Amino acid sequence: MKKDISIIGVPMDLGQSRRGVDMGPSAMRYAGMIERLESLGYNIDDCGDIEIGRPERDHNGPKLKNLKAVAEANEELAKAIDKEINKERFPLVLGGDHSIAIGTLAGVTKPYKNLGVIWYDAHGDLNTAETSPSGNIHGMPLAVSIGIGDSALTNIAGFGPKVKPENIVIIGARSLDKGERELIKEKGIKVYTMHEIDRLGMTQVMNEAIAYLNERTDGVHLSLDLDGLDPTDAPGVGTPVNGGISFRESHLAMEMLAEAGILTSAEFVEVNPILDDKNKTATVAVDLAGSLFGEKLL
Ligand code: 6HN
Ligand code: MN
Ligand code: MN
Ligand code: MN
Repeated sequence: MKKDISIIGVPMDLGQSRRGVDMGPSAMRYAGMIERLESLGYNIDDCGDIEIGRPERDHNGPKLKNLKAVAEANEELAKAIDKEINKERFPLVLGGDHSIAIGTLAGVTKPYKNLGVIWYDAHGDLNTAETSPSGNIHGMPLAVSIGIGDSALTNIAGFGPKVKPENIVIIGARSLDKGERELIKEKGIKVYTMHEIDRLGMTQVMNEAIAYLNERTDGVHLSLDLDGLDPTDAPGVGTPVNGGISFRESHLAMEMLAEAGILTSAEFVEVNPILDDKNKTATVAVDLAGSLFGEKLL
């Protein structure tokens, strides 16, 4: 993994309906993200936060809430990522709700034309305006990235689609809407639901996922939604779902990714300090980042 990391905060909460997730970047910085990575020998550049426009009035109705402000922020994020990648630095994005993955992937796929994506999440985030039960864009970023959705989102950075469906591996799914299930089948997206994690164990799941992505991609992005973890370990999220991945399993998954050395970018999203228990979830994110960047006990 590259020794130079650029941290980009995205204090975005317009992709969903529970305020507070905009404080996620501060919460993770406060929990020691930068110091932790520095202690592992990395050179860290904290680029600060992307500016998020206020949705003065949402003209889009209930289907794609705050579309304009979400699209604008993601355009900015894509540019910021591009800049850091051109400096040969590893982009680490701190969210913010998961709608920011649209901009992250737009930035990252400029150089990586065959990018692999690990989507660590309770959800599929594969909705469209038509299939979404909520109108919240944080439930749509993966669909957008394979080119399905409003063109204000699918065409961010001026091109699309960003990612091939067969280059995606979803890990931890346990809440999928009907349209998402259909899309997964239609597009052949690889999914390890909680059932497979229970059955195979995290070691086999990660070995398979890494081997699968290694043979077909030119880089791998980790999009880690903290709600992929069980709410007992990560309570500070807006859309918790019981029966999730444990802290230990997640820790192992990160260590296996570190060992494999396949990651080219990463993001930690959906940390909501207002819903959290003494910054526990942000602290979990920092612990997982430590493992992801090669921390070892001995
Ligand atoms: N996330 N599937 C639900 C929706 O509203 O589309 C929940 C989405 C959650 C999204 O956690 O990033
Ligand atoms: Mn998500
Ligand atoms: Mn989620
Ligand atoms: Mn360990």
